[in-house]
Amino acid sequence: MSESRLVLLSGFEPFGGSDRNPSAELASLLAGATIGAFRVETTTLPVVTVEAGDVLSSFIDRLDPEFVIATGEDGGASAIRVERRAVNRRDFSQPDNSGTHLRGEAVIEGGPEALLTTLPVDAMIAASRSRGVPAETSLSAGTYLCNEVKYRILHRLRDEPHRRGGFIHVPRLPEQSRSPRGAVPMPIEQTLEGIRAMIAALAD
Ligand code: PCA
Repeated sequence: MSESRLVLLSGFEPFGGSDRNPSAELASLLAGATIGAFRVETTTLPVVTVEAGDVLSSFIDRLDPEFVIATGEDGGASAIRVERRAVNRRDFSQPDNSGTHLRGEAVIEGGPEALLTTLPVDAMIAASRSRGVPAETSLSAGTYLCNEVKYRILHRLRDEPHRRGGFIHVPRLPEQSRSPRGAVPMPIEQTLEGIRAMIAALAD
């Protein structure tokens, strides 16, 4: 039997006063899933500076995945957003879940200003859209925990070219508080379908 290829997908715990986070729900729905040639292992990260990246990195050590996809909630998104880059900057608009509020700091002192995803962004977006699930690319994962974790993964993966990785933002759930700037929330079933299509597209 041929061995399945491994995708490690992370979500984030709720933050900012919400009691849900669609990315954590995705992680629990996809735990142990088989999607085409891929087996999916998942974890949910704390919204805590440094710790989030450390937890994900220890999972990479343990599982040795071929793909690392971190996901998080973007209240301003109306589509699944495959992020193209991460910046070496912590500029939090609100404290993290441990109360730490950082502004104007580097994620990794001396690291490059920005790092680019190694995921096949266009193929992933096309795959989601082909299932009728809105998807788009984005050039900014913000300067909060999602950007931090994305930067940490991409910084690590520079020395591990056999592994590819990146970050996906997903819209809020209709059950959460209203999204800002008129953003349209997305039911978890739809988000799940889009992400499953994106994972299947990694095979090409
Ligand atoms: N979204 C936040 C952090 C955790 C999450 O799900 C962000 O966009 O940075």
